[in-house]
Amino acid sequence: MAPRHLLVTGGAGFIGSNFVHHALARTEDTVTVLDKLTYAGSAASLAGLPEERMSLVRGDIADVEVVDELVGSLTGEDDAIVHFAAESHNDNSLSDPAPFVRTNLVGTFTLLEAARRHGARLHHVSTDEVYGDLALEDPARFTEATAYNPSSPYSSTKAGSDLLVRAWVRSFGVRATISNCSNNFGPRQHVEKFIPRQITNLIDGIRPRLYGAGANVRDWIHVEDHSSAVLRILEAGRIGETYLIGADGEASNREVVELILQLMGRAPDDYDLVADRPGHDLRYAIDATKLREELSWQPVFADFASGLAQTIDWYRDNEDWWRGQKAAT
Ligand code: NAD
Ligand code: TDX
Repeated sequence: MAPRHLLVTGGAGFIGSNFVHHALARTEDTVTVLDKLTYAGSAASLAGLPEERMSLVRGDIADVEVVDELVGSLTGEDDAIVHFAAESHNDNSLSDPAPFVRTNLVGTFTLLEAARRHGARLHHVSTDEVYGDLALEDPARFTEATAYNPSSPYSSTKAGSDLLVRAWVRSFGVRATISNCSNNFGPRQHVEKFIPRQITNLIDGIRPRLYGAGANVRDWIHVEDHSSAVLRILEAGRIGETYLIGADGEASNREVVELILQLMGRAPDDYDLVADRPGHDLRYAIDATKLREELSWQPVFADFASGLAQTIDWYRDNEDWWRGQKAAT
């Protein structure tokens, strides 16, 4: 495939920055990152990338003028918007939903309108949380046919953004694809999220805190595997289609925290149970058969424990990256 120009929204955040590193290492593409640099974004996450292939524009995806100019510059047939920007943390959406509505809904709408005006290709990055939750003992998993049933202000605004994309494909012929991925872990994840919060607490000698009984199940995928799946969908995904991304990584929060404690040389019961998150989704689980079979994708990080050990090492080696956000969180 000839080199493309990618407009990566939210490219200074956790998954977006990992995607930019991943794509620049594996393709000859050039990248413009459009990121508002909210509390969750960090220019430092893009450090060390070749300047001639990557530039960062600080701006808001809900700003019509900024978005129009950047989308208008995507003139190659395979150029694309890769849309990661979002307010992403469930706990924040419970205390103040307003930025979630603005960024996740109005921001996605603004990008879609620009894509429509300029005929640009768009890949929309979304979450498995749009499907609501599954019972703990139920063997069922989410598929592309599962009905939408979001629980939180975060997941409902992501669900709304997915539906906008689907409508713009059908009504206006926008060339878009959607992916819904399970819980990511890996380097450069904000310390508000479960795994980095526990790792950085333990580095600081603070006991991990599990919401409720710690029985809730998440389906973990290494962020590198999410990046490779998005790249594959950009290359070969069918327009108008949704692909679920997951790596068969189901684990309860208690199992995850016990593994982190063990990997960091602490007793496995050295944690506290605290008040549950309101409306806390019980379990997520992804069936990624469509992505695996249609696009021949497979994850590389098959072993959760070794991916977690590498992630712990990254937080130990990169205190400069997270100290400021830890103090502010
Ligand atoms: P993040 O919070 O780490 O990063 C979000 C980025 O978007 C930040 O750099 C932030 O500055 C930027 N941003 C926020 N509002 C913006 C705006 N109005 N304009 C421009 N930039 C803005 O989030 P993340 O965990 O990297 O998630 C990225 C995407 O992946 C989101 O769309 C999220 O819904 C989706 N997703 C995340 C997970 C996960 O486990 N973290 C799983 C599945 C899907
Ligand atoms: O301190 C904590 N203690 C705890 O028990 C935190 C921060 C979380 N939890 C629990 C809540 C969840 O069951 O851990 C699990 C994971 O929590 P988060 O990291 O907040 O993730 P989650 O709510 O599952 O959502 C994440 O995955 C899907 C991302 O934040 C979303 O952006 C993504 O769409």
